[in-house]
Amino acid sequence: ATGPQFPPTHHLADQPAVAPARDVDTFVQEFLEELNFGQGVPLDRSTINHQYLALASTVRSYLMADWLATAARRRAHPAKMVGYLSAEYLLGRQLGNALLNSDLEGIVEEAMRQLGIDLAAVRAQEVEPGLGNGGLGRLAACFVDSLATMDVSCIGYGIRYEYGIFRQTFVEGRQVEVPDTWLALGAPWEFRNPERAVQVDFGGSVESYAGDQGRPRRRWRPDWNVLAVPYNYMVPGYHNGVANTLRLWSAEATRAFDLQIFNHGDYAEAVRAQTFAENISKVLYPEDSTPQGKELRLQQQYFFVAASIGDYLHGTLPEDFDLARLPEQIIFQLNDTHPVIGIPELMRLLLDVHGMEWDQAWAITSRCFAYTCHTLLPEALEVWPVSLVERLLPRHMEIIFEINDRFLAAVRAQFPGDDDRVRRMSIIAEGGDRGVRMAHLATVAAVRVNGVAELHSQLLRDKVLVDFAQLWPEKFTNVTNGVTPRRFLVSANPPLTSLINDAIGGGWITDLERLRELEPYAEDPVFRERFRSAKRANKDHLNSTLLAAGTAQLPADHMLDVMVKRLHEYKRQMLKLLHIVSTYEGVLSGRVPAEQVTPRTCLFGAKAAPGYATAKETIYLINRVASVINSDPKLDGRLFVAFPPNYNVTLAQRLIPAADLSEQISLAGKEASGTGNMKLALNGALTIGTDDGANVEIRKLVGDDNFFLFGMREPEVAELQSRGYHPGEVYASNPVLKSAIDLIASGHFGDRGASQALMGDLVGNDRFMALADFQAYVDAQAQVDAKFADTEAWTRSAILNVARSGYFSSDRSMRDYLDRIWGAQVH
Ligand code: BZD
Repeated sequence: ATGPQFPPTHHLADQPAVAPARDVDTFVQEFLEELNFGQGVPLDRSTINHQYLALASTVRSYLMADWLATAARRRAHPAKMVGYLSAEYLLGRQLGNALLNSDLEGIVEEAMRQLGIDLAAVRAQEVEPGLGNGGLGRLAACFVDSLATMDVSCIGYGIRYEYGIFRQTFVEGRQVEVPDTWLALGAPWEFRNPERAVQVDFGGSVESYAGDQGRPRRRWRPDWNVLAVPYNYMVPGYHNGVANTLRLWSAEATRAFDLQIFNHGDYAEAVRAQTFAENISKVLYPEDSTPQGKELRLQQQYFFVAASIGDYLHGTLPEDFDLARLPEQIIFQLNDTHPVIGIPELMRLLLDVHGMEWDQAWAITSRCFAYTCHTLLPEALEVWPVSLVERLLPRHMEIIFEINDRFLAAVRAQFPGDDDRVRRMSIIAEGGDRGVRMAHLATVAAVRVNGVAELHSQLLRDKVLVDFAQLWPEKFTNVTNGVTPRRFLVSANPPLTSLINDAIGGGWITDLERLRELEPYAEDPVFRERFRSAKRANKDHLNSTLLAAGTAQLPADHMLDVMVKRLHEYKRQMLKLLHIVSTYEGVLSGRVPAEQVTPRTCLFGAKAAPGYATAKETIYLINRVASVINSDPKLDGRLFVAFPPNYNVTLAQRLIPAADLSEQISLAGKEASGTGNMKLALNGALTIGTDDGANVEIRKLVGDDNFFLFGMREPEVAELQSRGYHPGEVYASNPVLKSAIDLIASGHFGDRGASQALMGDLVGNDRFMALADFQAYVDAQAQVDAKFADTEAWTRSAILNVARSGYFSSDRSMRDYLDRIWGAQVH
């Protein structure tokens, strides 16, 4: 129950960081030194991997100079800091981002050319750190990018998983997960800092003792522990000389633990203990909803949060710091409920280690955290069994009970006699299996609670957390998500970037609202032609990637219609598939002449959680449909389905710039925000979407004429739900829909048994009302086809999508967090 012990620092004169020279000759020299003396190979015997590692190390030393300078500047002028706590960071490749942000692209291109090295091949060698599942993890990566670009003092804390999100392969159409060995060929972007390791305790019991002046106090007697070893990653700002820190924790066995066992002479047992400790940061849980309640996951959460808070309190703050002033120095932003165990952890440190009384400890703790919720699905809210928390973190469980007792007393005082309300709001879910509702704990302790898009925040206030919003209306706020334009426009889409730069200059890269200046160009036929040629270049580029991966090629004249996101019933990949099958069925049955079908390639990218059977069956069906449709000559090459495996950040950067149509078709009220929707609009894809998540804001900004809206609104969904939804009736009454479902169920796409089971569930249950929105979707797709036929009109709308998407920069999101949350003075 202690913080880390630091060896005394030698007080050397604060030296300015030595900035490396920024010219090609010097760079060539530095690179060769890295290759020869870092990698131990001469150029003529080096592999691509040697070259990649040497290049990364060379570039890293440039970032390091910025990192040292940033840290020195922050020490000299201390300001309130953001501690972003996230179990996931879906970073994407580092090399391209480092080159872009540190403005080294030109130098490196020339240096590699002089050395005869294929820079594209070297870049392709990098395995992205996939330390996240999807939107939530990628959002964290965008946020730290923006904070560095805005020169906000921030440290991102997380877990250095040895295995990130699995690599998806398809074997006969079925998803097969392969371990992600992202560290295997070297990890040139990180540096391990063992001196700042933090011990993290688990288990044991709690005892009473007499404290100062005989005051009764409690203390934790843990019975095992692990060492959290930090690995630092630098987060460079864009062209500003700033580099912030991302600190990811890796679990190792503590020496004390080892020694104890070695002294017993049991070597094998000691090694086993080491493995046990290392397990904690071994693998990212691949479920992006429906938390499994696994003990190891709670261990991971406490592990990284305890290490992070310990690191900040006992490693970053000056030793004599007055903790009463903690809220002036730090705000911990909780990325969903995964780090919420940090709340009782800070209470424990203040009470048990620093000897504070409850009221003072709570006054501090309740000003140090803010909570972001990323979901509306009740099954996605984390609830940990009380018995598990008691066993793993007994002192934290006591503290949670006390927080709850005091909180419920306040609720009773405000709403006398309203026992139902008390039960609903309790942090502890009563009943057979008592559970700790992490979202309630977060809401009780946080200065602010935010949703991630307007609609989502409103539904949080009105539904999911309505009792809390009645008690503390001022706590609730919205911050609409955003994405970093550096990675998702400048890096991903060079043709469009230079087109924009030619038109309006480069100021938009850090001030994305300036894309508005493009609006008049939508009326310029020459600009429109250039815009189309940029899209074509992106499609060609994508094709070369797909070719290398052995995936089908995209015909140049096809509309590229993309649906890329995790596979989930609420996102309704099935709805899109039904439209594809109904188009095909129309041609098969002669209802629609093939020549009337708009040439389209429908592209899916999606991983399914390994234990999510329906999602995996859906992937299997999409692949079967693809193989039948792609080879059926009756379609005259007008409809293709592509499903490249292993959609990840790297593939997203290739795919999104090439897209014409963006599919955002979740059941209204289920997608908290979406961020792929923003990336696609920013790259000039038109959206076909429901009134859900950030689609609502995208449509408002780009305008109804440049967005294909369809389907039930959230209130209509709620109304249908309460009236009673009968998908079987929709099926029976819509002949086009029925024919498509029947074609699938007939086994036309193979595996009749699997097809029937999936269609049976759809017609019988359809939890996310795909059938209810089917006709509206088909009608909207007809509008898409009509517009696509008018090339100039389509291009005009695409340009306006780019020009009006400036709001969706994560720089703006960070401004909003600063204004609405991190600067907040409450209580
Ligand atoms: O967060 C997503 C939401 O579904 C999106 O609507 C939203 O845009 C993004 C960012 O706010 N949520 C997730 O990605 N959630 C997870 O990945 C996740 C991971 C582990 C456990 C639970 C959820």
